[in-house]
Amino acid sequence: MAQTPQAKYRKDYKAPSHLISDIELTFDLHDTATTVTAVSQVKQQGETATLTLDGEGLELKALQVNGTDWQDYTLLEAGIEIRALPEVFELTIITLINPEANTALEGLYKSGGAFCTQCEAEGFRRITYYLDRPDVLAKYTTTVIADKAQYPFLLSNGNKVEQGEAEQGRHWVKWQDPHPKPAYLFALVAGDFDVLRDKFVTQSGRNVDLEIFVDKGNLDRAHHAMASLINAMKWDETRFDLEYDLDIYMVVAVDFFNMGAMENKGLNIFNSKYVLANDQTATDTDYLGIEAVIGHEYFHNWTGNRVTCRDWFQLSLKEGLTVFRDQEFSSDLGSRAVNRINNVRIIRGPQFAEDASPMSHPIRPDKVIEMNNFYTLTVYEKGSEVIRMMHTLLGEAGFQKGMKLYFERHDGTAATCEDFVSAMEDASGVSLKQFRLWYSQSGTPTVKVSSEYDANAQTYALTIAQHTEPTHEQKEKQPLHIPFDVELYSKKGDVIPLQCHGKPVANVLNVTEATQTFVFENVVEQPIPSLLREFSAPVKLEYNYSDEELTFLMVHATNEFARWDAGQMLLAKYIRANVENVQQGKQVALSEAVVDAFRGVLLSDVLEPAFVAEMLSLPSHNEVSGWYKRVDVDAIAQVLKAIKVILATELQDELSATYHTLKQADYTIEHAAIGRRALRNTCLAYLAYTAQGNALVNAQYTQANNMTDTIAAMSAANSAGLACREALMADYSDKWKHDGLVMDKWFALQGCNPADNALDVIKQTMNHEAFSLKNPNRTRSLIGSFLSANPVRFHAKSGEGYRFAGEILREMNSSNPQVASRLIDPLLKFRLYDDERQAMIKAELEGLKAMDNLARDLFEKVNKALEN
Ligand code: B3K
Ligand code: ZN
Repeated sequence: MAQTPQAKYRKDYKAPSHLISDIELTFDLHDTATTVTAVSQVKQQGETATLTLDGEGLELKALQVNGTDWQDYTLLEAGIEIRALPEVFELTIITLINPEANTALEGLYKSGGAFCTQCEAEGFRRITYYLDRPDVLAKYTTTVIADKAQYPFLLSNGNKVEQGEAEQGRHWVKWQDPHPKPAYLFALVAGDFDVLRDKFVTQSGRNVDLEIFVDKGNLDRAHHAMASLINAMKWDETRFDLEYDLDIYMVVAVDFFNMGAMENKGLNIFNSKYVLANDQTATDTDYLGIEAVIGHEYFHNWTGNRVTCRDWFQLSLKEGLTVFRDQEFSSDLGSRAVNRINNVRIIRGPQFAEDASPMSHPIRPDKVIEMNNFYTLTVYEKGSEVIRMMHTLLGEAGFQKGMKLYFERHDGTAATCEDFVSAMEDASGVSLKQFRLWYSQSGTPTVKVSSEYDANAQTYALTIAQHTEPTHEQKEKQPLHIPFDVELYSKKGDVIPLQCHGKPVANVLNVTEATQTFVFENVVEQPIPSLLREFSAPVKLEYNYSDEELTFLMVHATNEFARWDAGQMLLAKYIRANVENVQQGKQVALSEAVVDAFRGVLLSDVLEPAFVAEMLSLPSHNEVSGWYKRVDVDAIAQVLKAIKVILATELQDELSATYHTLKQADYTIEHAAIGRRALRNTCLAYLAYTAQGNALVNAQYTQANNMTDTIAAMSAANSAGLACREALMADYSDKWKHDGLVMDKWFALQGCNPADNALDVIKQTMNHEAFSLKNPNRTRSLIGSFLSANPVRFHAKSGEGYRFAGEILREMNSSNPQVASRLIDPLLKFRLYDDERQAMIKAELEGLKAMDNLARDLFEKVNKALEN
């Protein structure tokens, strides 16, 4: 490493020394030598006549001030310092860059045959020297010049204003974006595409051209993305009264992309995974993912682009809020309960694990070395939970009033999380003073509840105690303001109205102290409490429920989420107890009552199939691991498998009957149809563990007329290690080997194959014609799933999984540090495992630490993990 990477602190924020009102960019595109000319109108803000611009990997060709060559500058390690400047001036900078050599996929790079950009968080500085920070907002005019035959489409932000022919078969297009924006929202694309076109008329009557650009031949896979975009535009008008503000909205799908998608103003660039789908290539999960991500990026146009972030520490201002909006979008269009369940699974699984890891941070971090490391589940998903809690406290009407005020105050500017909370508070009159702590305190609070019924006084007391354990980077914790949603039931299942001090009270209790008791009056019998309904706060709940209470809630809770959660708590009790059993050499066992409770769910004729599928799904190995300070990988895997086998055996008839009844002749992506497939395939996943499993799975694979059923069959064969697995895998690969995106599902199955020889097969699979470590999707599918979703094989006692991870990480460190930095997460948690495993993982981390070209991304994580 050239220099030890330095951390930045939130408390050190300073306003920029200069502002840039306009920038005119000209790109002369060539694969290995692209010339970028940037002409900026700059104005000094503070005292200094020195301007320090960010820049990385650039070759400076010219520097002029007001049209004259300027000598008074110094090139820095990561930028340029220009001195003795006038107060107002035009700055011209010409740089040379090499897009083809850019394997980090940040800045300007080639994806397949096309040029594209990724500038968030700090990629623009790899294009030109600039004030690459989100609080410098400029109007962009961009001219793109390239070979006409190879790159017929030349795109950038805003509206196309001019175009023309150039010498040697080249052509150019000029774009103008009327909305001032930070550099991270800049985008450019040049390539040859098929285009799906549609139109949208906004509520105020603006005509918007919608264009989705996909690789040639993929037009039939773009329709769902277009439908989702139109739904998102309508939904944002209806629910948030927000309308689109340009005449054109473009989405480009590219194959090489570090994350899901990017909300560049008017020109979203998407990982093709979140655009391309038809019934033969995509699963229902893919379809829902496309809807969510298309929505998410569109919603950023207001929450992110119109109001952006003052500095990167405020990232959750746009991300938490936009995730909340996309979750609401999916819930309004589909099943609210199923969406909530899936979001809660992410919080309780990987987000809680992040809180407990060396990378723990508040949703608004205080210290950052590499910003790309903070696009995390905490900032995004917990950030969304924090917004959701405000929504719960203010109600929909109060929340929408807050949104209106937020836009009134901050439209067209760069704002802070504090600005958002103030707007919510001022608009609603609800105090969020203590609530603000959710922004600065990291970690997962544990909420312990105990109850006491007084038959004589007819009172029922709930004592709620909250405690947050110290996290890696923050030792002191304070009590938070926790909205805690409860309901009480009589033995018959009737709702007992909540009343305190003689007055009715709402379901959402305001827990603000370390310990607090709520006494409910007029409770004529010992009630059964439903606690933390809707997961009203991102906390771990502890309450000593009996099996009977939980099976009661599975049936009687008025809210679907609460019923599901009761089922999960019941399973959790048995998983914990059985892990102990296994550790003591005893058998895994389930009580008959538990089996019957799940039988009841399966036989219910009132529950939606999609919901039943969720009820029947066990927590993941990762989620269960999060319950322990010391994780017994093998015992957990053994218990989860044994419980599946028990349920499959005991419920075989009901599973079989449901499986056969739910068969559908045609494939549609209506939510009800998705739900029926989900339940049918959940049944199949269980039946795979019975004697009929192999035949059933094989038959489903052969007869499937859509990708959802195909993958469900393969996945069942994979998890249960069925005899047909190899044949199905071979058949699929023959059919799809030319299509990397479709092969990703196959790579992921190889990655999480529980078989003993999985790692050898993975190593061979790296030679598959569709595989390449250069492509982040392929890498995540095969390698990422091995590291994060194949606990038994990854943590093999021999240490081979760890050594393999080390090799890959060392390679990816130089080619694509961002992807490497995502892959490494499971290794950071080495302290959770036994001494031998710890030592082996630690050795890999030490090896990385010793590398002399260790990227900032890995530097930050490796060092944190190895700190004591
Ligand atoms: N804002 C982008 C993420 C950028 C990640 C940079 N490493 C996508 C999104 O959240 O919508
Ligand atoms: Zn986002």
